[in-house]
Amino acid sequence: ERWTAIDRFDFTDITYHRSTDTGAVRIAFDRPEKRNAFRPETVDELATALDHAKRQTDVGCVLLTGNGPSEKDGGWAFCSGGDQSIRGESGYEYSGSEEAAESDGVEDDAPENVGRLHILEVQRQIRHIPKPVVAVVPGWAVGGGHSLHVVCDLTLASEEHAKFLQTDPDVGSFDGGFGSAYLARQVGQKKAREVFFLGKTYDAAEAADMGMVNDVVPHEDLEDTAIEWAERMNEKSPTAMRMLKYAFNLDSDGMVGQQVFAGEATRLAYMTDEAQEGRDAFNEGRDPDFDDVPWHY
Ligand code: 2NE
Repeated sequence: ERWTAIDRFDFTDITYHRSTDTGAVRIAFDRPEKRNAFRPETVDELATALDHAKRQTDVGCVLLTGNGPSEKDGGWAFCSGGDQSIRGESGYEYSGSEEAAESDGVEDDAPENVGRLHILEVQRQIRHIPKPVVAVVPGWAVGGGHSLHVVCDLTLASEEHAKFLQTDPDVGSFDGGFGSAYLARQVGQKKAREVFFLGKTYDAAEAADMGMVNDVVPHEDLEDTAIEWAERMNEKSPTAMRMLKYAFNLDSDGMVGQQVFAGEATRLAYMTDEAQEGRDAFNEGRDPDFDDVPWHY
């Protein structure tokens, strides 16, 4: 078996696996009868799995995908965005009870079922997790699901079943962040505007030609290829990969991008004798001695 279930969480809307032979995890939407649309519970679970994946120091790659096919009609999906059937007045609502509304782990005094849009927080998690995230697209990537593939570091698509579509303006929604502006950096302004304004459906080959998909493979080879990519990336220097991801992010992340990149520079500096002399001098109540440290140029 290629995957081992990580069963410490009680997930209902996603599945979460660890590769048996390489440092990769597989997070999959598991609502195939709804084309893997997400509801707030799904988003909470994604956030938990991504946070766990971030903390695994022997995991160098996250594969984000969608389970399928649908038992109802055989359709495949990566993710069809927000579940429109539980969309309330101000966002996506937890199904039913106050208890469900607390499933994000936040206990507060006003457990009202307010509409959530916290898939945007998950986008930022994907953006900032210090390892590559690959969107493995077995079928539809639509609306907020399309935006998720855009924000991933790489996209691998099924030749037969992957389809890319932006329906945001059909349902009165708009991802004005990574889903559109970052897409424009990938495919250019005219194409990105076409994706949203005309709402055409693109197959995997067209999406690759546009520059928003890295590779297209036969459906039956999708997971093997994803694992191969993960193996390739896992062989590389973790520090170099992390710095590169944050370097690529920097010019579209503004001050936050600078802060994230600078944090990693600080981590590297902490590992030097120079920084450790500063720490030791403070702890020993003496002046630091940086005399032997060259002013590099
Ligand atoms: C995904 C798509 C294109 C698939 O079409 P097709 O023809 O292959 O399947 P069908 O029959 O439309 O869908 C199969 C079942 O899945 C449900 C459908 O209602 C249907 O259910 P049954 O009739 O079998 O009971 N389904 C599919 N997508 C769903 C969804 N998003 N919510 C609830 N149920 C869904 C086609 O289904 C489609 O266009 N879906 C809607 C895509 C969409 O508009 N998504 C929301 C965009 S806004 C967003 O995601 C968002 C954001 O942009 C920013 C923040 C937060 C969210």
